[in-house]
Order: sequence, then structure tokens, then C-alpha cells
Amino acid sequence: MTDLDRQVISDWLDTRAFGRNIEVHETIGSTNKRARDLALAGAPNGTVVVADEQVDGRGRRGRSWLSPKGTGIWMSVVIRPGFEASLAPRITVIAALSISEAVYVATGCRPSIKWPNDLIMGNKKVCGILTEIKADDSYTDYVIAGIGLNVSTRTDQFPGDLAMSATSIYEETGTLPDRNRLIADILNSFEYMYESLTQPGGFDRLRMQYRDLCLTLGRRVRISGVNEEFEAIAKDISDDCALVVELDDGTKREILSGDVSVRGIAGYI
Ligand code: BTX
Repeated sequence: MTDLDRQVISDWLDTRAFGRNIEVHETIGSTNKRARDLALAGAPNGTVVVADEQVDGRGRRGRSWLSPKGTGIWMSVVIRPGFEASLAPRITVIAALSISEAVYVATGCRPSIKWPNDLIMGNKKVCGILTEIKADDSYTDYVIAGIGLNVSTRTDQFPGDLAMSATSIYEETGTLPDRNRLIADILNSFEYMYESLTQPGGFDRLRMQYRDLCLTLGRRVRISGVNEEFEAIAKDISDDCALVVELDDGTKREILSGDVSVRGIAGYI
């Protein structure tokens, strides 16, 4: 697989801010952690940290993210949105859409989205997104959008049960896209969608695209929250990016966060 190259990434970029300030690391603990340190030190909107390998890659709720050397895109984007914290989940939505679009352009195959933060190919997880935020009620200091995308990983490189639930672009499509180009394409779409968030009707159009790609909708799901676990039918994505579900007694609920399992997807039986 081609080496990560700052200059090649820059050459493919078509952005104003995203990726214009970029760090490329051979190895790092976690790109999200590095991006957070940079954000706290005042890094501008669109700052990107990308690494060839993460030795302490992070998922949600303290879980770990396998990030072997040279096999994927491990990248974090610092975003300084001019909007309140409640709108921050929109960043996860547009990150997912932009990754799906870039993979489609590179391979002709379009990953689906499993609400809120996974991209799925062949019923397995090809990408996870970790969005972290520093904000108070009225002001968002920064959002870090962390992207872990398996590009060339072979099934036998995923340890234990992960082999049942994880996959890569190469495993699903037989194509090995150039990571530098893919990084730039993700950032190009990401910035374009980010800017359209502030235009009238901008998010509604993106939400429609998200609904079309969201394999969670219309399915029976199991929701595991901090204090409860229940099943329901996933119906819609709300304006604030919650998953709208209908329980068996007909009541509707909006789920803002939590683990949502969909039968047959990403190893859930
Ligand atoms: P998540 O908590 O939804 O998913 C984490 C779970 O996914 C793990 O518990 C494991 O079961 C599974 N998993 C671990 N590694 C992989 C992998 N490579 N492919 C498929 N499944 C896997 C998802 O969290 C958010 C992950 C974000 C990762 C990026 S990488 C760049 C940035 N830096 C960082 O530390 N995290 C983000």
C-alpha cells in the first residue's frame, strides 16, 4: 500500500480549511487525543491529524480501536463550529456521509451507515467514527471528528471475534484505493457538507441522504443504554440526529446515544 504523504494529500485537496493544517505521523497513541491537545492549544478549524498506525486507538466508552500499521486511515479533524453543542451530532452525520461518498468514488461500492457512527460493507463494520466535543450550553469550543477506516486489512488480521464483525475496503471490493487520495476526498466532501450546514435547508438535504444510506431504519433494533436495554423498530432520524424508534406498545422514543444492535449486522446475532 502507498505510504501516507502530506504533499500528495495536499495536492488532492480542494478545501479552504480542512486539511490545510495537517500532521502526518508514522505512529501515534491516538489521533483523537493528539487533535484534542492541538485544539486546546488553539489549532484552527480544519486541522487534521493522521497516522499510519495507532497503538492506543479509541472507540466510544473507553473501547479500543484496532489500527494496525499501513492498513487504514486513522484520522482526526478539529472543527470549531459556530453553533451550539446540541447541533454537534450533525458532525457525525456529515462525517459518515463524506466517508461513504469518498469510498464510493474510489471503489464503485457505497458503504451503508449504521446509526450513529459505523459504516458497514457486507454486513460488517468497515469504519467507526468517534466524535468528541468540548462545549458548554451555548458555545462549542471544538468538535473532534475521529475516523477509523479499514482499507487493506485482511480478515485474518482481525483478532478473535472481530473477524466476524469487521471488514475492510479491500476485503469487500477487491480494490486498494490510494489512502492519500481517499483522505483528501473525505476532507473535500466533509468541508463541503460542513459549509452547507449553515445554509437554509442545508441539513435537511443531508439528512435525506443519511436516511437513504442508513440501514438501521425500518429494522428491529436492540438499544443498550446506560441503565436500560430494550427492543424497538427504528423509524427515523430526527432534526437533532436522534434515532426515532417505536416500541411494541406503539409509543415513540428518541434515542440520542447508546449502542444500537441490528440483527445480522456487524456480528450481532
Ligand atoms: P465504537 O465504540 O462504536 O466501536 C469500537 C468497537 O469496534 C470495538 O469494541 C471492537 O468491537 C470494534 N473494533 C475495534 N477495532 C475495529 C476495527 N479496526 N474495525 C472494525 N471494528 C473494530 C467506533 O467506536 C469509533 C472508532 C473511531 C476510531 C478512530 S481512529 C482515528 C481516531 N483516533 C482514535 O483514537 N479513535 C478515532
